[in-house]
Formats: sequence, C-alpha cells, structure tokens
Amino acid sequence: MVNSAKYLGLFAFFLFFASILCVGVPAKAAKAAEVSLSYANFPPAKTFPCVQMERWKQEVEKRTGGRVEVQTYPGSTLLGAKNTLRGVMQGQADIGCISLAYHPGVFPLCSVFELPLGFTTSTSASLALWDLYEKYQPKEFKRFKVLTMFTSAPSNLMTKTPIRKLEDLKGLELRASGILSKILESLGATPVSMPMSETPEALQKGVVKGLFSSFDVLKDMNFAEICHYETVTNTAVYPFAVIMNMNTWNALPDDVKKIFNDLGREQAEWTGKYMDQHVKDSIEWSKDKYGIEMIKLSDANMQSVKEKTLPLIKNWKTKADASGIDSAAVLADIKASRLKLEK
Ligand code: DTR
Repeated sequence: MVNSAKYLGLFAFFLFFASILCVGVPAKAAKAAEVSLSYANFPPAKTFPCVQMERWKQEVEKRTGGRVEVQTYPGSTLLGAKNTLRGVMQGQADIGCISLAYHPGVFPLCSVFELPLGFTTSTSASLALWDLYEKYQPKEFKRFKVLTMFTSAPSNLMTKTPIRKLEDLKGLELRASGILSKILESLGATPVSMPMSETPEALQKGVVKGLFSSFDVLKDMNFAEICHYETVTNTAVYPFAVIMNMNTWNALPDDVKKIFNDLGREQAEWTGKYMDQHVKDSIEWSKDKYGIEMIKLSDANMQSVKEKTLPLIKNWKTKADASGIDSAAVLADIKASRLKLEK
C-alpha cells in the first residue's frame, strides 16, 4: 500500500507540475484598459478613411500606454455613411468618421472645402481644413468634439467610356456627392448623389456610368476594373471630420484629452501624406492590372471647367453670408493657407 501510495503521490505531483507547464503559471493579468472607445467608419477597411482610423488607434493606444483601447468598426459594421452623425450624437458609437458632402446644408462653413479652391494635394487641403476649423471653431460642430479633419485628394472623372472633351459629359450619369455633384451639373453631366459605399452597386447595375472622386478608389474599391478611362480634372476635394460624442469626451481624463488634442493636426497631415502617395500607387496598380487610360483635357477645356464652376463659389458665399459667416475672410484665409502650404 505504502509503495502504491508513494507512486500515487508522485503521479499526482507530476500531474500537477505538467498542468502548470501546459497551462502556464498565470502571468500577471494584462492591465485592463481604463477607457474603451468604439470608432465607426462607413467605407471598406482598405480605403483611406479606415487606414487613417487604424493609425489613430495605434497612436492613441501607444501614447496612453494602453490605458485607452479603441475598437474600430470599418465598412459600416457599426454605423453607415448616413447615420454616423446621429449615431455619434446619440452615443451609439463614441467616435465616427463622416464625409461632410453626405450632409448637404449641415456644414455651412466647412462645406467650403467641397468647392474648386485650387488645392493640388490632400496634404495641403487637409492641413488648411484643420487650421480653418481651429481658427473659426464653427458652431456647426458644437455638439461634437472634433478629433481631426482631412480631405480626399483632388477629384477626377473615372468612367466606363472615355471623356476626352467636356462635351462627352453631356447628360452622362455620374456619381458624386455634396457640392461636387453641382460641379458635375455645371459641366453638363447628370450627377447621381450617393455615399461611396453605395457606388459599387450603382456602377454594376449601370445606374451610373462612372464617378467623380479621387483616384485612390481605383484600387481601394477596385473601380479600375469597370472604369477604364480616367480623365484628369484635379478639381475639388471631399472634406471629412472625425467626431466624438461630447459626453464621452467630457468623461476622459485630462492627460488623455491632451493626447487627443495633440493628435489633431498631426493626424490631418499624416492622412494627407498617406492619401497623396496612395493616389500615385493606385494609378500605377490600375495601369498594371487593368491597363487603364489616363486622359488629359485640353487647356481650353480646363479653363472652361474653372469658368463653369466659379458660380458655385458665389453661391456658397451668398449662403455663408446669410448664415452669419464672413465668407470673404474664410476664402482669404484658405487662399493664404494654400499658397503657404503649396509654395
Ligand atoms: N468620394 C468622396 C471621398 C472619398 C475619396 N476616397 C474615398 C474612399 C472611401 C470613402 C470616401 C472617399 C466621398 O464619397 O466621400
């Protein structure tokens, strides 16, 4: 009995020892985050609004030492393009990325960035947009904490049939949104306004014969497969804002608020630089994979684009002045930023 008891004891000891080895001595539990934030985004994960979201998440979690964790929801998995504004206001998500052009009339000041203001890069336009927001603190955002703002690269035509001269646009149904839809209208096209996330189906079904946006989507949305003709207009950009629920913001520790505030302009610049490089990569990828054709309009046609879209700036000025905005000062500040940032 003694022998068998001894062996039983040894066996039990080894069993316990083996279980520790297999399961591992419970390491010190990873420190739980003090704050957990949900971040909703509408387009697919590989598009630039979501790429910048993941960078922001990484920086926040690194700079807070893990005290703040960010759960990201790309591809409209938490909130879609048209319900992010309300969803963040109601607290369905702590943070949301919105394309201002999807909310006509809601952003009387910052919608100025949907106009053909002459920006040639997303970097300069993104920094100018952020600086404008910081200077004017527009009341259109008073219900939110704005974490950062940025823009797409300048918009161009991506179409199923070639647009070699402005006359080719006549009556052509093209996807855009916000004031950029009005730019298409002024050039003779028939704009069909919808968020980027609805564009693939509209292209597949033939509801639209192309779109008016920046060239990153040739790759990120695979539009190069169906839109083989890219007419360079390099006109208006699409402005975006990353907004936070105000109760969520007010509940954050002061040192975390400082980290978020310090990230504001930095994230605008990072996103702009990412976008400008990604547009170049997207064009090369689309040429290699689908043999797309890049088309330049004549100088006369480019001059005509400028002339036909000028009234849109006047229209914006009239509406802005009517809502108490000093439109002349805003446009002067934007022009000064553009000249300084693009010199
Ligand atoms: N087309 C504009 C802006 C934009 C440019 N690239 C992307 C990628 C994903 C979403 C939007 C955009 C727009 O529809 O907002």
